[in-house]
Amino acid sequence: MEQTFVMVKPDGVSRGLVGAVVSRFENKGLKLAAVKLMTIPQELAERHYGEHREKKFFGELVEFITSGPVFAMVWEGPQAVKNARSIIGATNPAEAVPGSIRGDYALIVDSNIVHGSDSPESAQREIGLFFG
Ligand code: DAT
Ligand code: MG
Repeated sequence: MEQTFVMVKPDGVSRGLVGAVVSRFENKGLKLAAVKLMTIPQELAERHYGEHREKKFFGELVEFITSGPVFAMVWEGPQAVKNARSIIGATNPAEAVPGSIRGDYALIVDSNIVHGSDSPESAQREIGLFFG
């Protein structure tokens, strides 16, 4: 069974959206396999977002993701990675369709509520980083 890594980012936790996010994955039929409330250390943030190291927004991204507690989760089920990305919606909330988490709860790309792995390989890497 495939697993994926999902986390409610600091904006989602501070806005009280953990329950709403969890409900959407449960309603879809995915199974919760692990969960952890934590504040991400700088070094873990830089490794998690390592693929974006050269982007101009990298500094702000790391600052944002370490700014408060996140709610980290592992979800499992058939095509868990693709199904989770579909529930989450497009990276830019302005392009995310209504019904998706980002489409319903977010306005701008800097604070888009939730993270989801983009491939099974990324999922294994990220699960290892957060739950290994
Ligand atoms: P996703 O989170 O949908 O996988 P990504 O991996 O391309 O998107 O980017 C990671 C996060 O970085 C994204 O959720 C929000 C932030 N981000 C992406 N593009 C950005 C941009 N152009 N300006 C500011 N932040 C951005
Ligand atoms: Mg990504």
